[in-house]
Amino acid sequence: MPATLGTPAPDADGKLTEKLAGASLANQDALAASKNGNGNDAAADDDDDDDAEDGEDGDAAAGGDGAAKKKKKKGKKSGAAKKKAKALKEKQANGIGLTQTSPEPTLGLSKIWPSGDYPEGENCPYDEEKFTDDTRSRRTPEELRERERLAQEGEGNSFSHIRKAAEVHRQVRKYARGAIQPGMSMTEIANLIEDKVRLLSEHDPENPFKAGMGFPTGLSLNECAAHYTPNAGDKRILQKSDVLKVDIGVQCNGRICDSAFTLNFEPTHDPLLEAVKAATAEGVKQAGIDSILGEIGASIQEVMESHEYDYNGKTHQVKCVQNLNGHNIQHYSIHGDKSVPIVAMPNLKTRMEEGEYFAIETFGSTGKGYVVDSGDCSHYARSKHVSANPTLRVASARPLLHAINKNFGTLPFCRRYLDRVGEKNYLLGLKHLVSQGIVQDYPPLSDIAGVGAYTAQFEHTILLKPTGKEIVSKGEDY
Ligand code: HZT
Ligand code: MN
Ligand code: MN
Repeated sequence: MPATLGTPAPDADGKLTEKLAGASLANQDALAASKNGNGNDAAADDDDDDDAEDGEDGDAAAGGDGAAKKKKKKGKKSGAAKKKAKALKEKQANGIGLTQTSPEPTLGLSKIWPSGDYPEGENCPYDEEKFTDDTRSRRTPEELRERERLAQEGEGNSFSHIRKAAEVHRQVRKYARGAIQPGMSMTEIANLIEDKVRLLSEHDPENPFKAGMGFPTGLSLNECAAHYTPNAGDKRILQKSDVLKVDIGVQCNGRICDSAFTLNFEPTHDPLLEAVKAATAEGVKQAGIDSILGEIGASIQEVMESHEYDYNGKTHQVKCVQNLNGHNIQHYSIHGDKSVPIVAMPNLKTRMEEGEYFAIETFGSTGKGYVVDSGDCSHYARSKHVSANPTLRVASARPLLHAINKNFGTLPFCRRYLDRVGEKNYLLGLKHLVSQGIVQDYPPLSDIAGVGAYTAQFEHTILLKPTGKEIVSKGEDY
């Protein structure tokens, strides 16, 4: 958070809202229903949305027809991968408190994990070949254990916060995948996701930094790869032919889970989605302590481009969107100082480091593989270092900046979020804050090939713990 401006200091104790108290009744109904064989059988439920482990504490392609084919085999899981997925599912489904309602989740997660020990993501050993000599020399088992403890010292540093955010993400995306259908408006889709994030994360408007949305829900369509979410009055309706990127951010105590997937409703697009899913998996695999960022980009590009799709009777390679990338994530700050390219960058020798959080995201395109700003802006974030009381010539900018500091700090927000906290007629003031560099605008990013091009995205948040890499947002789905 900002050094100069109101850093949120959420207090540790979330109180139960009336809504949540009501939700526990819903849970009883659900439990009763499960006894009648009506779904939500706590033990047998195939959700990953159940409960826990224990924890630490402290703190197609392109719309053409024709059989889509690609060089790489289709996404059928190997025996080993199946076993791994099953183990993860079991790990993520062992609850101590109540059981989440289904198919619509209604319980705040602290009701399910009262101990605060939220389920871990997928843990992976590091590729020790990648370690520098210095790193290798510091990795005795005792030192690792000590550093894992030290890493979580101080409230805000406990891994429980990112794990709660990730579990909210898994439950909300499972619900969203079932609920989102062509014919719905983009506003309905945004609200169904965001209402669930706030409910499950136990967002308190009086204490907004404790938990809630980590950034505006990205709902970018087709040639648009990122940073579209509806503004008030948006009438756009989801079409069956659309390729929708659902990019959801959940924050708990400033730890942000940034994870995205792509939805299509026509199988023509399947090969594009498979390419991007595999490319992101490769990025996640190559990430680790001392991994070189430019080399990760090269590995991602190789996998992306090994996938093909058919269009107009011709075979094409899926392209990486060369000017989009992954990033590190800091406390209350969606992007830190490192970018993770998705194309080869031989001169980028910067390494990942122990303790860092990264969003590993890749974007594939059937267009040019290059995005530019396009359309009305919805996403904004206050800059990290701005003076507490800047001189502002536009009168409305001052109370607006106050509202931003109070509700979002440095977390990205969108116009709909300003509307819901009661701001009115803020556009001139907002534009002034942007012109002064106090607020950064993030306009929608679309492939320059324009209409007719499709883009897809998959994204995970990972944590480079001393003892291993945790893919915190890993689920049964991706
Ligand atoms: C900016 C504004 C937001 C960060 C990546 C991203 C969605 O493209 C360095 C590398 C939310 C996120 C971001 F409201 N961006 N991940 N998920 N968007 S980014 C970026 O601006 S900065 C990538
Ligand atoms: Mn994202
Ligand atoms: Mn991201």
